[in-house]
Amino acid sequence: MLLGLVGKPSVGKSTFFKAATLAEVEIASYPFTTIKANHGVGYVKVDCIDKEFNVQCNPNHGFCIDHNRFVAVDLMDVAGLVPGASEGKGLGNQFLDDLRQADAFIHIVDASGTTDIEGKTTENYNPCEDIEFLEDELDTWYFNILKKVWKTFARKTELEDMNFSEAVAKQFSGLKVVEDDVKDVLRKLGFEKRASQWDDKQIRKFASELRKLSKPMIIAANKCDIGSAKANIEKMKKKFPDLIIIPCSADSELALREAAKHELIKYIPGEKSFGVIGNLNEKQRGALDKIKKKVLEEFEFGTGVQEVLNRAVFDLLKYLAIFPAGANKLADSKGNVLPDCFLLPGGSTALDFAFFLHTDFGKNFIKAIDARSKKALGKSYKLKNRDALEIVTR
Ligand SMILES: Nc1nc2c(ncn2[C@@H]2O[C@H](COP(=O)(O)OP(=O)(O)OP(=O)(O)O)[C@@H](O)[C@H]2O)c(=O)[nH]1
Ligand SMILES: [Mg+2]
Repeated sequence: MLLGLVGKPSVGKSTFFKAATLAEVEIASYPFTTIKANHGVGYVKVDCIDKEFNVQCNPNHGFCIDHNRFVAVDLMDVAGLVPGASEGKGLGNQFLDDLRQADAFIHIVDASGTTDIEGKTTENYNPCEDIEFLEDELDTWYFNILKKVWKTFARKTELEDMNFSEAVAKQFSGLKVVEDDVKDVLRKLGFEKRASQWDDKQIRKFASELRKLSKPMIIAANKCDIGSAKANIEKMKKKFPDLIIIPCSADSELALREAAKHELIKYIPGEKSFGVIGNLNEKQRGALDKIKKKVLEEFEFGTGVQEVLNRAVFDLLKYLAIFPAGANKLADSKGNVLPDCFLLPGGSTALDFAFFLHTDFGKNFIKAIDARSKKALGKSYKLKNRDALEIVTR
């Protein structure tokens, strides 16, 4: 699972990335601070099942605080995109290539309206424009990739009488295009002509629809700590009712996580409060007070960073958190309780889970057992979020 952080320069992509991963990356108020992509690990927050079993888990990966399990997801922070990036403007489109493998995009927008289209400081900029230009830029990127090979590719599928959706998915698998997406798009567009006869307008339409499905996007309305953000967020929500738009203050989240790391406060990412546990100097106290009043108490999801990650994985991509768990024993051979929590695509079955754990488990599958109810489940059982399952094999 890879989430790509995208947006124009200076909106706070690297700040979001650093808050989520605590990796050392460069952050600055001038455009194009980030040149080379940053890769790191962030976490989604899952209500841990250990408390239902009255145990304390010992995660192999990630961590658990007060029964909040944090499960790893890969994050990528790239250079800022400007209008015309797909044609080589700004840092060009070379880094767009970095984003091919992303499963979804988090579009970081400066909701305060204090950065212009090129990432320079300004006032009263309308952030709705960023959503429009970025979508357009991504469409052009997809279009250029498709267009390059389209005529040859389409003619070949026709000559060799190939299954068209399958061939498209295979050709563009590097963009994470899957066959079902292609089928959906073809059905929606209903083009009458054969693919080799499509004009540029049709190829672009096809590219755009495919982009929306293979790179779904959530909006992090960042810099919500600045007064002007609130009205702009309402404006964005009104103009783009189909998008998930989460108010966010990456800067505040970063301050909270660093303070927690230095044991000055106890803060669980995603919560709307923190507790002071260390000796704060006046400056630190002032900064944390401001975050409390201007962000945590003001917005539904606190700083919003955790909410953005969770919504991207569980709402946008519809993944499920699944715990491998023995029906009679919650610990592994080393004595670690509920050591794993895996993210599986929505619609996965008990058999998919078995194959995910190990090919042999899949091949020799007899049944799954629900660790809560101890009921046996067949291979076609559809997994539910936070299921705890044992796989019984031959
Ligand atoms: N007030 C406020 N400022 C923020 C927030 N997040 C980031 N910033 C500031 O915005 C500026 C740009 O932040 P970066 O994280 O470097 O932005 P970027 O999008 O990675 O920029 P490029 O790498 O140049 O594309 C810095 O001065 C940050 O401190 C926030 O939530 N609130
Ligand atoms: Mg950056």
